[in-house]
Amino acid sequence: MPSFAAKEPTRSWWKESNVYQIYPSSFKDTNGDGIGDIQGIISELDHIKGLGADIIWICPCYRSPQVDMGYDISDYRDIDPRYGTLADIDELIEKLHERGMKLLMDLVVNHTSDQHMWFQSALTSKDSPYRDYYVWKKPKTGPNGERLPPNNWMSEFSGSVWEYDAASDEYYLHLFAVEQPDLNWENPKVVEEVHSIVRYWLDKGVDGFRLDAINYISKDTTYPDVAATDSDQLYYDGKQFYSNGPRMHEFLQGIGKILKSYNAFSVGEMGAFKDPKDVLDVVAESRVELNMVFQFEIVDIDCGTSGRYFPQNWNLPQLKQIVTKWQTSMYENDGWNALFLENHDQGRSVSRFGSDLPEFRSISAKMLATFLGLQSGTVFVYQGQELGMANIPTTWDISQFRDLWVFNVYNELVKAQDLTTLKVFKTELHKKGRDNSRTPVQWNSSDYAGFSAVQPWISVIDDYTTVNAAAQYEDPKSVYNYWSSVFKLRKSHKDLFVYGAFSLIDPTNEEIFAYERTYREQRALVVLSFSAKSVSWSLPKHYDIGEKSDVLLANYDDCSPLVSKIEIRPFEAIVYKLD
Ligand code: ISL
Ligand code: CA
Repeated sequence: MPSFAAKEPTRSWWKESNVYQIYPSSFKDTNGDGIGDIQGIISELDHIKGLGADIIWICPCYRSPQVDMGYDISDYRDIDPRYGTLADIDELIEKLHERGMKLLMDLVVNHTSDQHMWFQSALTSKDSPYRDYYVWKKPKTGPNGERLPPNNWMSEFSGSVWEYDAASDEYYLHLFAVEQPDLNWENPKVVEEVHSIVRYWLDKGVDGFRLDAINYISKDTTYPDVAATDSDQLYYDGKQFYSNGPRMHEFLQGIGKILKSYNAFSVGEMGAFKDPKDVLDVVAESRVELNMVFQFEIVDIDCGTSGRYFPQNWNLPQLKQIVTKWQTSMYENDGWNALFLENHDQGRSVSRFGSDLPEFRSISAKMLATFLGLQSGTVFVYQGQELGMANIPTTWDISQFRDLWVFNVYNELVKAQDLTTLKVFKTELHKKGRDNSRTPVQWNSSDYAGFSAVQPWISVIDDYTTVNAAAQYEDPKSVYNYWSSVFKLRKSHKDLFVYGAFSLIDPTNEEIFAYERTYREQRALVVLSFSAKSVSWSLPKHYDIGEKSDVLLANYDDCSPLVSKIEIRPFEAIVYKLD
């Protein structure tokens, strides 16, 4: 029998909301500079509202030199001129609130830009009041007297996490790009600054935050080396020493208290978390830290052990195991899931988990919408996902990519003349490179997909002539309209789909992913095919075949009733109501 949770989750507005993520550079350009802007967001609020999303999360639009697309902030209290002004944000907040919608800003406080006034001042002298806002360490000396970085940690974007400053003969820490120095949270002044930034935006009327790389804010302050395993390798992944560090909960509770006093929404990015217990320590209601966390187990499923630019085979039972682990552990322990298959750091889900072949693209995008959208948690849809936008075509040349991470790795491999790895890199880049999701949103079939009047900062994908929002509004069977049905179902069956329990059916089946949602006497069965072939599926025995079952949603026009053996078509999705 499916498991009925003894206690029901407490109810909250943020559990009942659907979130739409916006990458501002690629959403919509209104002033003809080829870069999306805040007025562009304002002009498309009906697109988002029409979809059924209640909240938008905007990736960083603060003042920034844009080395890492705004994740390098030089002024936390201002908007970058490429996106608009503070007045535009005020207008956006007002127009959202008029529609009963909310705004999340991206809080990037693990690091700043090297152009931030704090860091610029820190560079001038060891006596600067801002020197201790960052992490500085003396060089190490190698066996031949050479100067070495303080430890062997590897930066997320390749190379060492340490950058040498000749003027002071010290290194500073940067877990990400050289231009993104890490803030020193051990300094109480930094904590105060962050609190004041949080209050500044909440006082402006912002409704909450997505917290960037927030599991990295507390480091092992002894900065130990990672045990070396390969004499050729200089740097190693040091997450064991900087993810979920000793003071992380204390720091999160400091922010959590403020967020709670504003009844604000919070989702923390904690990519390295794999143990539900670690996530529960952040999201369980009693902790007053964050509402929910993005963990990366699903989006890492096809990433190799050496990182995303390496391949990894996976199968459906593995995916089921991951989904079930998070679904049940959060539900049963007062936690909550942040559900996503895409964001600005990931490949497009239809290309990775469905099929972007013309014959399967729309049907598999709808299957994935059903898969994700009816799980327990808060659903996040990333711009373009609601249209079934696909990855960058393999015909693109490397010069058309824009992500600094791509060029760091590419240049390194070219320099090392490592042609074998370079070939692997190119293949995987087309599956998982961050630029795949950063191409302009395809609004209509006019030039540049209606995104801009001029050539955008990153090329539009050619299929915009057929895959675009305008065409999808007209088509009742479009991916956009299907997503909207999924969101409607969450709202019309809130008890079941928001607050119901999850249980997996048929764990070992390699093609069919089936799960039940149950709430008291209400039950629904979600049947999904991840296969491009037809499959006949024998229902697990406990189903009382013949019982009356309505179909709540399906991605084909007609569908089979719930009989003991169902013929399931490629990427079919059917939601049966069982009670
Ligand atoms: O990508 C990861 C693992 O492969 C993560 O662990 C990574 O730390 C995480 O994705 C961090 O990303 C965030 O911070 C970065 C920025 O470039 C990304 O766009 C942002 O989402 C630095 O601010
Ligand atoms: Ca613009």
